[in-house]
Amino acid sequence: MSRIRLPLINPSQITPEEVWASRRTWLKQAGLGALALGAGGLPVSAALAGTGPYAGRRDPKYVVTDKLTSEKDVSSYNNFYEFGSGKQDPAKYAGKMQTQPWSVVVEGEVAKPRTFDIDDLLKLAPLEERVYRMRCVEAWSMVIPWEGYSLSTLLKQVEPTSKAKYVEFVTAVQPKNMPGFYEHIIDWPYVEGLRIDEAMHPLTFLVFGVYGKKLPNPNGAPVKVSVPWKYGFKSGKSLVKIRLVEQRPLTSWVKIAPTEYGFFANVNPNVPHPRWSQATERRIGDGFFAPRVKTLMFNGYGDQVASMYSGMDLRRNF
Ligand SMILES: Nc1nc2c(c(=O)[nH]1)N[C@H]1C(S)=C(S)[C@@H](COP(=O)(O)O)O[C@H]1N2
Ligand SMILES: [Mo]
Repeated sequence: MSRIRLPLINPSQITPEEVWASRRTWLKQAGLGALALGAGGLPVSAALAGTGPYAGRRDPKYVVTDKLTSEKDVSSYNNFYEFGSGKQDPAKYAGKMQTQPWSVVVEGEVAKPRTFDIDDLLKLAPLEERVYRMRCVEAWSMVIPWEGYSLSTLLKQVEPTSKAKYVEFVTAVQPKNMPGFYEHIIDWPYVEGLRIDEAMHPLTFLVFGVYGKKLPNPNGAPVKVSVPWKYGFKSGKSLVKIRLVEQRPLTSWVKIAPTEYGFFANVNPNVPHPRWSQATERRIGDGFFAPRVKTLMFNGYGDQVASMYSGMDLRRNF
């Protein structure tokens, strides 16, 4: 009889309590799964990238096998313009962002609008770990183990009406804590959006952690969205409001440069940005002289998402 090895966690290190509770639930499920496999079941820890309090169970369907970007690079090479336009600015300055208390308003074309505080959100479903490719429109990329659950889990709670055609994501503004606020690169708040079918797609992930731990501020603590088949700018950080709306929202990058950044922003190696190619990408951490990686259509998620765009001209709807 093989022993199931449990990750070594000191419960006193764990906050909030709900994360621990949801983790216990899935450890039980994982244990049952291993028993069903018989004596040869994989140790539970093999299913995890990290053993921190936010580490969720993996479903191979949502785990790419590319080499992971290091934990250090994930949280020290970032775009988060609220803290400045330099890649190191978020790591330098985002520590000042206040992430507690935190609540997210979910409103608009819904039967049951509601304000969720961060603990409500963490209690909604057990966290899962997904390893996603993240492709910035600037032609660099990372491979990141996020911890969260599908955005659809949250949206179903508020019961979208038939008028809900789009979802708008509004992110935090804390002028005193955000040195980039005064740089006016963006007409704050940073706003992004998805069509309702994209928002309800199981791949669209509400993220609370990375590498088994609480999301670091430079990555958009305490909660962000991750839409892996789209350029990174679609994935809003530090969400404060999610609005279900009838009309397509005017999103920040479309407002800044509509000829360069489209609403859909699906990763597409065949449609260059007007100022550079999108055919290849630089994997952060590979070193500057490493060969570039070929960019995949829909960032490699075409099997799961291409049908949402059938019949659409992806050159026009970039
Ligand atoms: N609020 C907010 N969200 C944001 C951004 C931003 O500047 N502000 N930058 C976007 C861009 S351009 C990218 S590439 C990703 C980067 O996410 P990461 O730093 O977690 O890898 O966040 C996106 N979300
Ligand atoms: Mo980006």
